Amino acid sequence: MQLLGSNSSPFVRRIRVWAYRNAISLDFKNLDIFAKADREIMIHCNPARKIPILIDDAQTITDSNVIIRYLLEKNQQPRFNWQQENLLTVINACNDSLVELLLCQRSGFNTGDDKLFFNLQNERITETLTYLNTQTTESVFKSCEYLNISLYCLLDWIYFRELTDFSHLTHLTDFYEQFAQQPAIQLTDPRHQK
Ligand SMILES: N[C@@H](CCC(=O)N[C@@H](CS)C(=O)NCC(=O)O)C(=O)O
Repeated sequence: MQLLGSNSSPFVRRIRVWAYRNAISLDFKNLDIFAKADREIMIHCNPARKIPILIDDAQTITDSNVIIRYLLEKNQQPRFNWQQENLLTVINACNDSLVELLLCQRSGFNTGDDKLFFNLQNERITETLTYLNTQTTESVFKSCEYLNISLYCLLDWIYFRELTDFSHLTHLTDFYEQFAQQPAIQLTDPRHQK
């Protein structure tokens, strides 16, 4: 199986970490999705023009949520329960808003301006992180490996890109420190990739 993505994407990293921890071999191709040649590869595989993309023989699967479902099923692992799906939705919402704001910043906007779009994203980021802070100690969260991985990848990406300060959310900072030591985390750290 081949995984198309980038070293820095938190959505791609989730899949890489999960695969590593479950001894599933993925041939990872790092793309620069804003450079012409690599962008062509991404567009060819995904009309939605986003990564990650999984290619398994003739089957192409796009979107991290669908990719993990595909991999769980292929490896005879149970699906997430509905509470876990909801938690994943919250992690995704936070991650998506941060991606949108980063793209706005790179487009020259001041995302701290009092504008509806920025206010909605900033509010969502604050509130989802606050909510997740209350959930990391709950068994429904702790018992789901992929949720742990996805939250860690989000938090580490926030640090890496210096996106927001969550140091007051001590369950999140404790969780981050505990999870950081794992080999799969070190191997996929965007700071250490070529
Ligand atoms: N819902 C998607 C989100 C993936 C996503 O936003 N990927 C980013 C990279 S972190 C991307 O490809 N962005 C390209 C763009 O927004 O143009 C998933 O879970 O895979």
